[in-house]
Amino acid sequence: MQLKLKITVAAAIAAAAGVSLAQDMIVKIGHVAPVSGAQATYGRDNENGARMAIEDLNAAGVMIAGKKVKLELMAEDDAADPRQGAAVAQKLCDAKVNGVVGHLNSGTTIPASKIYHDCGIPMVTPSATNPNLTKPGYKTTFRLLANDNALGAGLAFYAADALKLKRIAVIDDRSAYGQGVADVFKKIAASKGITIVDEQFTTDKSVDFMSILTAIKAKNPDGVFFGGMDAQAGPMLRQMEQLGLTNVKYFGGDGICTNDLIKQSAGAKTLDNVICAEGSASLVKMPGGTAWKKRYDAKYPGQFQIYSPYVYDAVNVLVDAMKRAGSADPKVYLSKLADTNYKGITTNVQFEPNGELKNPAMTLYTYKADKKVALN
Ligand code: ABU
Repeated sequence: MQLKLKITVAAAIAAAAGVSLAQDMIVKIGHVAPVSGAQATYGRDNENGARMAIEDLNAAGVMIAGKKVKLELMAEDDAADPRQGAAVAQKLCDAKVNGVVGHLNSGTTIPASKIYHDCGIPMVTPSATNPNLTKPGYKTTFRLLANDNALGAGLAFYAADALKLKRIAVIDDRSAYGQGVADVFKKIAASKGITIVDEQFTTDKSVDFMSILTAIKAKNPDGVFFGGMDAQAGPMLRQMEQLGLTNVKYFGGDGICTNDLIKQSAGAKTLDNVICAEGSASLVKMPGGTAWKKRYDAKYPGQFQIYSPYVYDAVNVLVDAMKRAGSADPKVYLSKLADTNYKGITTNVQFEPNGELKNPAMTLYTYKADKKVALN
């Protein structure tokens, strides 16, 4: 009798507040990144960004079409492996998530984008930068940062115009990202009069680069470009120091532009030779970057790498589109997502018709005294 009375009182309070407990709507956001394997530091940082966004949104209270929404995260690990990425994408389709943030790598995101397209679920990548992602023209595919056409070109211009380099060797890890960004760099560098003195290849699992670096040393380069991630760039910088390649500039895209590169290069002086590019403004120049980073660091001390602010914005961009559409049904809110005009912490997010970010910024970085420092 007493229990029945309590339930009745709770229902009356909820009704008075205009909220029906029974009408709460669950909205599921899928998130995919490698949280196992050599790229887990990036993946954990990304997943933290998604959790933080969902916690903030749930705390603030989200209403869609007059219903109180409870956001739930479905976080998946693709281990940076294209086949696992495809399996996870299918799992999220089968689970009928309302939207996906991810994947992290170009090599997983490109095949997954077709799966999401075929099941009609919008995806926003916060980190995959290969330009081929948006080429098929899927209306479900969106990217929140500049792609490798901008990053590769920006680095080549800097090498030619600012540093006046003439002889650059190129290494890539044969991944969709590494190969793609290296190809752009080579093409633009050559058009700026730089000679590509050598091309070498590795994998995203390798840690011994002595033989390819020895071959490169014989070509007397004044720069090395590496298309790949920090788990390879770190040991490569150490081995360059061991081989005496200490006056050689070392270029790479956003994949090497992490805080973990400092740890991975383990005190090698060659870290100071790094110039890397990120497809956005630096954190201090982002509209909400500094305050957001302070909150992130308090929640996840020592875990910040690079992409978590874009993940945070990506979740918010999806929810903003659902709110404007008055529906979390992808068929209904997809057109609103394409029309996004959202003041995020990374930028004011608007999309081109092909899903690329409108007017993305780019920042070049180097490392000084074991700190990542913006050059512009
Ligand atoms: N953007 C570099 C790391 C992720 C990727 O594109 O594979």
